[in-house]
Amino acid sequence: MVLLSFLTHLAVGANLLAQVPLVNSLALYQDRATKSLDDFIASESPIALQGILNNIGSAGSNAVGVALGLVVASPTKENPDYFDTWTRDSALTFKALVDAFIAGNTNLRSLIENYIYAQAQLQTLPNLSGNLSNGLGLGEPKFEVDGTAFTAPWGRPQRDGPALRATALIAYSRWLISNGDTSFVTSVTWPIISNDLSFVGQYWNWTTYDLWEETLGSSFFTTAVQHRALVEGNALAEQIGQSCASCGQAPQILCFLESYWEGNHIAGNQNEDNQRSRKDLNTILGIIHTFDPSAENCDTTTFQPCSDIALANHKVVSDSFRTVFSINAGIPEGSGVGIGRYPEDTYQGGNPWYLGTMAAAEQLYDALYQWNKIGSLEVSSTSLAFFQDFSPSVATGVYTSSSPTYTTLTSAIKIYADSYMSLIQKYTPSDGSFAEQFNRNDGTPLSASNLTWSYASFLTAVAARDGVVPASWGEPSANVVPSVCAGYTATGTYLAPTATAPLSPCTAVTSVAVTFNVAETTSYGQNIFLAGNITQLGSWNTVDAVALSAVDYQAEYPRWYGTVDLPAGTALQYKYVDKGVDGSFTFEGGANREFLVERGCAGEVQVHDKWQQEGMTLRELV
Ligand SMILES: *[C@@H]1O[C@H](CO)[C@@H](O)[C@H](O)[C@H]1NC(C)=O
Ligand SMILES: *[C@@H]1O[C@H](CO)[C@@H](O)[C@H](O)[C@H]1NC(C)=O
Ligand SMILES: *[C@@H]1O[C@H](CO)[C@@H](O)[C@H](O)[C@H]1NC(C)=O
Ligand SMILES: *[C@@H]1O[C@H](CO)[C@@H](O)[C@H](O)[C@H]1NC(C)=O
Ligand SMILES: CC(=O)N[C@H]1CO[C@H](CO)[C@@H](O)[C@@H]1O
Repeated sequence: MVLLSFLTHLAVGANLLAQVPLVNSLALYQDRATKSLDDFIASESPIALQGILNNIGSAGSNAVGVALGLVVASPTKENPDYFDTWTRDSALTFKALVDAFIAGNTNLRSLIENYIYAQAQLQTLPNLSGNLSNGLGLGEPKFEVDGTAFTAPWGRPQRDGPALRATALIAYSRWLISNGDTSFVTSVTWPIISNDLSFVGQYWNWTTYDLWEETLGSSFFTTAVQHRALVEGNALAEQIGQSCASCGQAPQILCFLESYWEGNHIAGNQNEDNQRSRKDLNTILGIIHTFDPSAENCDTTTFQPCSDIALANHKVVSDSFRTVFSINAGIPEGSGVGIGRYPEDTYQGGNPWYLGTMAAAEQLYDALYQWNKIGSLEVSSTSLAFFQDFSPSVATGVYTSSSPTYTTLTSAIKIYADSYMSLIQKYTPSDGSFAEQFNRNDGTPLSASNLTWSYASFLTAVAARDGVVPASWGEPSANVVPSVCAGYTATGTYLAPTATAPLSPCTAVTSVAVTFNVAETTSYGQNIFLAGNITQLGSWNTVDAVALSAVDYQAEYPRWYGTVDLPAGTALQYKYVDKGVDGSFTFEGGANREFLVERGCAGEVQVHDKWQQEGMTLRELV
């Protein structure tokens, strides 16, 4: 009877009391709308990294049934179905993780090695693009999450994946070599890289589907990342005493790359058959993924982020979205806007993309890094319009870092770059999750949710903002364009990598250690308990509620927490309860919280809550 009256009491209370929104994220201590960009970035960074880890098999919480080392593009399974593993998205994600590993996050190592073993397996898998014997199978864009071939019609082949995978594996290999583990490189990573380099050298001059999987032709992004891969692949081969015959194609790929410049912007695609403007985010993505911090000048040949053609292109591409999206209306040129894939896009409504908007910021952060390193900035007739957005009267010329013009322009461009990130802050929901797109009219998240590539883009944009740059890929020795372009290609050699580990689906756990964290400022003598409708939480009986610990309590995070082992699949209601100095229990306000212990492979899960105000004193229950 006591229990029943208590439940009634709660239900009535829930109706009467104003509902406090439930904020399940680390970012709950400040109102997002009023937080500074720095604070947003600080709170979002662990969420973005976790967002990636959640999507990687076999332990990721959003990757149930995904083979070890494979990463899903998104957990969304319908409209759109992205629960597959793409070679491109995976490689871009793991390049970001390798860079984070090199920067000090040593926990990522086994994940990276699982990815490498999984890629060795995928290389050998016959598929609808072909198989490994002549390399054609490496152009297959995506696979099923259990590591089998995808057998439905698709925009295939896509020739950027092998180049990007080589780049990710080369970054890790170079770290291994400088840390004394050349044998892992020789036996495990090089055989995979070598196949990918062979593919690039043999097929770079064949048509491909672009990174948006829609346009058959030649794509700036693909050509740019192919050039980079062969240059750094050649250097790695030399370092470990191997040869890379295909890498000799690099100058010809560079020669072809030059032809994408159309006079005032870069053509996103050529040799294509659609009627689009060719203004395309793929150009900015190509630029940031071939940025070389060691480039000695703002080289135009490799479209370095600070080159005049890259800046002119940045303006043309970003301005092309100012009028097509109503959320961009009224934002002046020189201030960040939501960036989509290309202005004519209609896919899933054709909206701004999180990763596009962050890429626009990242190119500018990279350019700022380069100007600072060079010690000057040049305004040319090609880049004049870009710079005039920040100083209408600026004239062409070279401005050294001690000049007022340099200071004015670089300060304004930093603010410009940040304004793109501030839009991300504005259009990110309070749980910090990134979808693929945000609505062109009201900014609400759209299309696939928890998009791995969106999270990876956040990590790379923030690293660039912090001046934490990736290793050089060798641009200074690879920026001379042959006088005559030729489409010659090199026949590659392909061998099945031998050092592989099995691709096994994850093992589902039966019990999950759920850690409940609640932020609540308490004073001495007060204690926080966890009560709920299941026996493990005392069946709403405060006498059997779970006492939480305050050992990690801090003023800035007044954390009370406790871990409860619960069977996978358990649905529960719960609330936090404050036990006062006088022994009385006060339930937090609002509706009962609900939680589902998901069936999956993760044996642990963290729940982050904030005390809901307006509690009810239930002295009668004690
Ligand atoms: C690989 O593809 C080639 C060319 O299509 C074909 O002749 C060969 O039988 C295939 N090999 C395997 C192992 O599937
Ligand atoms: C092949 O290369 C030549 C020379 O650069 C170029 O003109 C042609 O467009 C390229 N075709 C493809 C499909 O890459
Ligand atoms: C994104 O992933 C988180 C963590 O697994 C999950 O709580 C959230 O519901 C997901 N968001 C969407 C919109 O699916
Ligand atoms: C606890 O609450 C959940 C969610 O409302 C419900 O599905 C579940 O059956 C309840 N469990 C018990 C033991 O009452
Ligand atoms: C050329 C080749 O090996 N094609 C294979 C690609 O994968 C599909 C599906 O697994 C096979 O049916 C093809 O034979």
